[in-house]
Amino acid sequence: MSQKLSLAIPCFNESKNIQIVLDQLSEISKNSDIDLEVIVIDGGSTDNTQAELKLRFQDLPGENFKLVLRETRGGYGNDIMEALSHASGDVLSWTHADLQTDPSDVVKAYDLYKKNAQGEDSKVFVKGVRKNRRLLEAFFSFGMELVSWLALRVYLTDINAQPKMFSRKFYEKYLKEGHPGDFSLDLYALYLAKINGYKIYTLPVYFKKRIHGEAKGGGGGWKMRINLIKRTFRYIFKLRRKVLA
Ligand SMILES: Nc1nc2c(ncn2[C@@H]2O[C@H](COP(=O)(O)OP(=O)(O)O)[C@@H](O)[C@H]2O)c(=O)[nH]1
Ligand SMILES: [Mg+2]
Repeated sequence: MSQKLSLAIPCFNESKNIQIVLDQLSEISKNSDIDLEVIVIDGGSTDNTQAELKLRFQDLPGENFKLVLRETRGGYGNDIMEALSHASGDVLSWTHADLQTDPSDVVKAYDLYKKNAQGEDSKVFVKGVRKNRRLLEAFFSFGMELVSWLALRVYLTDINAQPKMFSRKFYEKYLKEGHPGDFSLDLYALYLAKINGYKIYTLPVYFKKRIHGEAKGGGGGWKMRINLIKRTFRYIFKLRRKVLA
C-alpha cells in the first residue's frame, strides 16, 4: 500500500533558511519515490519572509507544497498543529526551518519509520537525537530528562531534537486535543508516545549552529536557554498535576 508523508515546517523570520529548506525538499519531492506533502506555516513573520514565501510558492507544485500564513504570532506548538490540520498524509511529521538539522533527515526518519511500522495503527514514533552537542548543552538536556523522569516517571531523551514522525492515528487519537501552544509541543508529543506504549526509534542527527536568522526558542544564548528550561519545568509540573488529578 502506498503511503503519503506530510511534513509540517514552522517558520518565523527565516527568510534565508526557508528558501534553502524548500530547495532541498523540492529536490526530494522530484527525485525520490517518497510521496511527500510539505506544509510550511509562517507564524506572522515581521521581516520579508511572508512576501518571499508567497513568491516562491507560485513555482512549487500546489498538490505537494502548501503554505499557511498567520497574521499574528500564534506560537510554535499552535502553528505546527495548525499545519498538521491541513495534512492529508498517512504519516505525519515536523521539523524546523532553521537548518540546524538537515531537512533531508526526514527521509532517513521515514525509512526508519517504514522499516518498523506495520499497518496504520503501528505504535512507532521516530525522532532525532542530536550528536556533536557541547558538553554543557548535553548536561542541561540531561537535567531536563532527569526532572521529567522524576515528575512524570517517563524517560524522555533529547526532547527538542528534530524531526518528529508518527502515524495519523497518533495525531488523531492523542496529539490533536490538549496540546501546548508553545515550544513544549515536542515534550508533549514524546510524553504521549511513551505513556501510550509507542516504541521510540531514534535517528542520529548532526546538530549545526544557526547561520541565518535568530533563535526564538532556547538556542540563542544562556538567557534564552534558562528561560526555556524554566518554561519546560513549568510545563512538566503542569502535566504532572494533570496526570495526578
Ligand atoms: N510558525 C511559527 N514558527 C515558529 C515560531 N517560533 C519559532 N518558530 C520556528 O520554529 C523553529 C524552531 O525555532 P528556533 O528559533 O530555531 O528555536 P531554538 O533553536 O530552540 O531556539 C524554527 O523553524 C522557527 O522559525 C512561531 O511562533 N510560529
Ligand atoms: Mg533552532
